[in-house]
Amino acid sequence: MIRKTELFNPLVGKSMKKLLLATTLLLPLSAFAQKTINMELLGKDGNKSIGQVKVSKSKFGLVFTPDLKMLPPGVHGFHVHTNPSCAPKDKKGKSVLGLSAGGHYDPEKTGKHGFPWTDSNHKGDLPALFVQQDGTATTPVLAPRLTMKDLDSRSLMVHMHGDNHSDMPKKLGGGGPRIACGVSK
Ligand SMILES: [Cu+2]
Ligand SMILES: [Zn+2]
Repeated sequence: MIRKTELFNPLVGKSMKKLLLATTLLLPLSAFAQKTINMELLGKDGNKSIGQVKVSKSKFGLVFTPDLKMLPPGVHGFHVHTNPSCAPKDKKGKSVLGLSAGGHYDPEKTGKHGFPWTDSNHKGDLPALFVQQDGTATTPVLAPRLTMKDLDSRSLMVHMHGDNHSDMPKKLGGGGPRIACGVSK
């Protein structure tokens, strides 16, 4: 405890200033304990806001809690992609939705798609996103290998199809087209 009189003591004043400065510096750090990613449905005629995914820290890894709507019901591939962009990009002369996001986040350059809890595959591989019959998604998923730092300047992607967490029989879990995306700042 700091006694009131100490605040007016010029000798203690300096350390108080240091303490205040340290507290101020720590504040922005605690802001990173949670982050909100605004998600958009990707469309040829422009993107449409469909809600957010909140990311929070837990003792077991990062928790992604969706609050989304207007998605097709069922199970969808869900990943952290490398680039902080959800824009379309040309591939073989055709515009592909969400392609600017790049591939699955893979800092260790494994080149392999797999489970969220195994090594030697993309670090951005998340458990699939579950969308209810009414098009909403609220079921959280856990990513045990990811830290908040991994989400600096990335994107979060939802695919048309599910995810079998393997490159067989289809590449990248078979998620196919990119249908929704959000930039993680
Ligand atoms: Cu993906
Ligand atoms: Zn992957």
